[in-house]
Amino acid sequence: DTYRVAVLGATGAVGTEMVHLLEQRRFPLASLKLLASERSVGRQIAFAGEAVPVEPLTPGAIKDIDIVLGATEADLSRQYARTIVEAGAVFIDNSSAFRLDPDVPLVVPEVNLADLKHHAGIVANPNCSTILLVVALWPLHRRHAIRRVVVSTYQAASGAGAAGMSELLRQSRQILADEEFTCEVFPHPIAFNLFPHDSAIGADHYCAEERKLIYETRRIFHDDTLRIAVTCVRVPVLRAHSEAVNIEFAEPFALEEALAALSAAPGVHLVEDWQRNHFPMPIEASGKDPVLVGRIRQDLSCDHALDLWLSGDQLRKGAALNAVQIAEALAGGGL
Ligand code: 2RA
Repeated sequence: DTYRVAVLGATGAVGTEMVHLLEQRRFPLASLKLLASERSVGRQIAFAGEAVPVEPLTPGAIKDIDIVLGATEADLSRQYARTIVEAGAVFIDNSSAFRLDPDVPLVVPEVNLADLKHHAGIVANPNCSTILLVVALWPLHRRHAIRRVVVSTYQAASGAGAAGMSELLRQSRQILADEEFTCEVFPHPIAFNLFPHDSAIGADHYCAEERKLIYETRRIFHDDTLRIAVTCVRVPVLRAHSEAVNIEFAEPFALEEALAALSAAPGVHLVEDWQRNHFPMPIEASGKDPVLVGRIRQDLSCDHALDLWLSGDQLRKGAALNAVQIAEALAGGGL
């Protein structure tokens, strides 16, 4: 079978990656429709040797489609979700709009693919830092229940889209050229600097990005008792997030068993070269599918806890690849 696919937000950083992956992974396409805001209309995107025009995103454009991959902000996803479902398409949404909606499965194929069968027309793609974390945690949690996780994220500029990436590059050049620089996308300088994630801070003093990681991970693991402490940080890296993770289990977890579990885990690539002090780095994770995991070690301060470090491409597995993998699973199961 082949499928009529539309990409909403096809010209953004995530949308562009989705189109690239549909081609690279030879998704069984009957047709491809690229939809974006008025300002992108007229552009063409190369796909399989063709130049596919970008069309305006309007309610009328959502017809004769089987799968919609959403790469827009939450308000636009909420605005178009009903139109998409009523047009008979399945909406795989990368925005935060429906991630905590109990009627919408929140899916990372390597972890909770079975949840996909409960969809009623909408499937939510988790937040990037959540996806990268759960791909690494799940193979461990399956062996010895996780009780508590402490995470510090090192989030790339791509989390703020193509504009975030170009701000990092522009500011870097300006600083190196000893020029005045401006902050247009981020509230603080991102070049040669880092800052606690700039999403809205709640009454609990956690920011939205941190709450996403807590509540999405609990949903994906079906475990509301999972205790998570997290600090999200924006760092001067282009497109791959990293995370320092401390994991406390219900019982001791032998290092050899953890290494064996992770080296066999889907979506994980171990980078664990102690001799050469070579461990996951964003520059090596960028453009690749797997989450790089390394520096796995016993926590010396607690007798049933491990530490690890990971890096993963925020635009790829952190967003577009996960969504395309969901589409592949739906296509494989006949939607
Ligand atoms: C960020 N995950 O990195 C958020 C939104 N993409 O800022």
